[in-house]
Amino acid sequence: MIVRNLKDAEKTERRIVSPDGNWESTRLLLKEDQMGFSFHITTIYQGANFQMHYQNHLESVYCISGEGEVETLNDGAIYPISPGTLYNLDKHDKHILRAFKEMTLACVFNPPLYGKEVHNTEGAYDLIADTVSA
Ligand code: 9YT
Repeated sequence: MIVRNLKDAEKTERRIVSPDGNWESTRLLLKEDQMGFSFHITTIYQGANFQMHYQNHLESVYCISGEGEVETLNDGAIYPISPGTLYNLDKHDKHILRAFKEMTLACVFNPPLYGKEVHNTEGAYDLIADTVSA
C-alpha cells in the first residue's frame, strides 16, 4: 500500500515548478511506484496561456477548481474547463491550455513520469530510457 499526502509532498522534490512560469505540479505517484501511471496535482497559474504536445504520453486531466479552456490545434475546437471537467489527450493532441482563474488539476500520465520532467521546446516530456542492469 502506498499512501501519500499532498501537503507533505509539496515540501519535497516531488514539487516541480515549471521554468516557463505557467504551472507547478506535485507528483504524488511516479514510475518508481510501479503503478503503470503517474498521478499529479497541478496548479495552472491565472493568465497562463501555453501550448503542449505530449507526443510520448497520454494524459487525463480532471479540474478540481478554477476556470479555463483547452483548445485542440488540429481542429480549433475549444472546450471550457470548470470544476468537474475531465479532458483526455487520447490522441496525443497538440493543445493550448488557458487559465482564466488559477486552476487546480489532477493529472494522470501513461506511461508514468520519472519525476523531474519539464516541457521541452515542443511542449512534450521526453521519454527516459530505462536503465537495464546486467
Ligand atoms: C495540464 C498539464 O498538462 N499541465 C502541465 C503539468 C503536468 N500536468 C505535470 O507535469 O504534472
